[in-house]
Amino acid sequence: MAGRSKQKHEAGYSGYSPQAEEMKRGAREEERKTDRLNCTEKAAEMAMSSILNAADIKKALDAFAAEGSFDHKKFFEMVGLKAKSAEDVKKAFLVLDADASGFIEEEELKFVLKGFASDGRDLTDKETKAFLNEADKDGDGMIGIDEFVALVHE
Ligand SMILES: [Ca+2]
Ligand SMILES: [Ca+2]
Repeated sequence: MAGRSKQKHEAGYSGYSPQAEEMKRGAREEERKTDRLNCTEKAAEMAMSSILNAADIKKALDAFAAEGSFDHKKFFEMVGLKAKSAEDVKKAFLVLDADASGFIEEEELKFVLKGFASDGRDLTDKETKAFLNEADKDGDGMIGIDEFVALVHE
C-alpha cells in the first residue's frame, strides 16, 4: 500500500502519471487474459466432445468426483479414450496441452479434467504427482505426446 500512495503523490506533481496509465493497461490486459482463458476452456470442451461421447465424459468425471479417487487407467477407459486410435489420443493431448508447448506440464496436469468438461474438478497435488510419475517415462518432469499415447493405451 505504501507504494501506491507514493505513486499518487508523484502524480500530483507532474499532473500526469505514467504509473497510473501503466496500471490501467495492466488491468485491461488481465481482463483480456481472463477472456482468452474462458474461450480456451470452451474450445477445449468442444474439441474433446468431438473425440469422445459427452455421456461417457460425464460418467467418468462422476466416478472420480471424490478428491483422491482419481485413477488414470480407469478414467481413460471409462471416458472412452483408451479404445481410440493413436491419432485421436494425440488430438486429446493437444487439447490438454493448453499452452501448446508440446508437453503436458504438472500445472496443466492438475487441471486435466477441465479439458474434458469445464466443470471437472482439479486434481489434488498428490493425484497430479502420481499421474505424472506414471506417465513420465523419460523423467523430464513433463508428459510428451508419445508418453501420453503410451499411457492411455497401456
Ligand atoms: Ca503445455
Ligand atoms: Ca516426459
